[in-house]
Amino acid sequence: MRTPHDIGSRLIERKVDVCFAHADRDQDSLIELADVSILFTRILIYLGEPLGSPKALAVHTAAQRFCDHMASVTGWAPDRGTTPEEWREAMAKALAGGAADYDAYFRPVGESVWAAVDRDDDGIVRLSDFAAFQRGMGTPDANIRLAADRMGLRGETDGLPMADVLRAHREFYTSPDPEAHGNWLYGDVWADAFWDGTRARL
Ligand SMILES: [Ca+2]
Ligand SMILES: [Ca+2]
Repeated sequence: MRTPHDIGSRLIERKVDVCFAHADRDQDSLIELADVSILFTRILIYLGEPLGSPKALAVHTAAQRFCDHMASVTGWAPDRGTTPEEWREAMAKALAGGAADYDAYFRPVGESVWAAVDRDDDGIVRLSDFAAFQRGMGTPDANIRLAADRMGLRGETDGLPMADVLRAHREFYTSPDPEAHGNWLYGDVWADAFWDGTRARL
């Protein structure tokens, strides 16, 4: 039986479904805006970043601004259970301003998170930090390896410049282009078995 979530879904919807699954840690196919903030706390813990550090504070501040924006465009309370379909609509609304809305509400999330991933502040993301971030997101090992490979991180001496990872972040969340490099940021969004019952597989 075909579902709205099968291979026929538009690429951008598939990627929003992955975004939903990142926050749906308990895999009950519902998320709350509160779960989005919890996701960022989990990433910081997996990275080993102290939760009271300036980097962590920057992540929490950006995440809260994004969640506040989502709440303002949807009217949702923080504890409202949200389905994947509702999340697609909400993300479309929240990023409806295109580049301007991404820049205002979601780019700061990406910049602050990836600054935290760059543990030694050399402007380069290395494989071990990339993998720790992905484990915090809930990405399975096979997709961590695939994403790392696509981002050019095949060994610990390889480096991913911050500008490149931020470009990939923008492309993942905003680009409808099937050739966009950033589509691979969390691994395979093309798999036939992409949909796992009521939510996207990670
Ligand atoms: Ca859930
Ligand atoms: Ca680094």
